[in-house]
Amino acid sequence: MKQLTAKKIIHIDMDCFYAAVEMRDFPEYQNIPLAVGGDGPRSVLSTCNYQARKFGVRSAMPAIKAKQLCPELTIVHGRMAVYKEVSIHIREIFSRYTDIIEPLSLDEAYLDVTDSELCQGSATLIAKQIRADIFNELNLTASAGIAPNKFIAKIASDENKPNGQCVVSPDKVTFFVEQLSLKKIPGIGPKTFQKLQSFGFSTCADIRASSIAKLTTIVGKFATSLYQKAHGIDNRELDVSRQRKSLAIETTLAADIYSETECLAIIDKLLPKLVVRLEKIKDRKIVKQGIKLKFNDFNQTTVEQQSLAAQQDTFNALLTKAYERANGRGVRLVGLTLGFAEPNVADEFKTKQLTLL
Ligand code: TTP
Ligand code: MG
Repeated sequence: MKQLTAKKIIHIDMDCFYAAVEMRDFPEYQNIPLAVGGDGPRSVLSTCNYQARKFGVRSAMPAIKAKQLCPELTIVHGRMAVYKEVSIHIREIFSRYTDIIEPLSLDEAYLDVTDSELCQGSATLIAKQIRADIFNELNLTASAGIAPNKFIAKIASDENKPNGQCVVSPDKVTFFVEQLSLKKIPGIGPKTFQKLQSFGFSTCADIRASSIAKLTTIVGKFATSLYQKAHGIDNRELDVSRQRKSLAIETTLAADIYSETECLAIIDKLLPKLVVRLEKIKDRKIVKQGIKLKFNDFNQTTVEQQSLAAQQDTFNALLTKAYERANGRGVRLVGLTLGFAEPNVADEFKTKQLTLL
């Protein structure tokens, strides 16, 4: 009989994501307070680096206020295309460790690694390894929370930011939630927090000492969920339906290569791996195939074409086109990509309605 064991959920979140990418790509930004956003009179910041946070600068803050708090703050415009590319790469890294992934935004995702046998089945080691992969391949840092459910994992990933991780094992859940400020619970904004405080509730321990009936009079329908969260309970599965508009597999070569033939040999190696990953993805219709090459000057190129299957001939033909752009440069990375049809939102909606019924 299969023993009932706690789930192992990892929440991964990149550190000061947009700002970190800018600091990586422009060394002159590395040791100064930096924010990403518009600098016009009415613009708000997307995010800022940790140096700027020391001055009280925060995401979603008007640029004017940020400048008042930190006059030497440098504000740069975002480069969404680059952030999206990094996002695809981190998702590819996640997919090496599990197929149960729920991306929440470009820079964060939940991973269910309960059944993963990698790293001796240790979620702590998997999280470490993922963060190391991100650092080695992208020169960016991420933080992680490891816990038996999504709620605790998400809060835990914030505990040791930046570049840290926090494990809340099942036996530590009670201790972890008891001291938790209600401010940190997703869904509790400043207004609700104030209201709860006015009734004497500041931490989860306060909620645990109360009852759903009493809480209902304060927060209405949210009471049951709040009571459960305060007990560290969250039975939500990962929502993998928003997953995957594409599948990519790529390899950074130990040494640069300088011929089309060598690149074709890499396709031979990568394609079987791509097929294995593809077999695990259900309900996704292929609409595109692509090849990505990164050259030794770190510029990269992609060539794509419409396609209904992962065909070697097509990858080879795309590679020939992509390699024409090498112009004598060495190739340091070869990647294969597949694009999937957008899931039919109307169908997904119907499924949800049926589930509700
Ligand atoms: P977050 O993960 O919330 O923030 P962060 O990665 O910048 O910093 P932290 O180290 O605390 O995780 O958001 C990820 C990116 O989303 C962020 O870099 C920029 C963007 N973003 C906005 O554009 N507006 C916002 O209000 C927030 C919160 C984020
Ligand atoms: Mg982040």
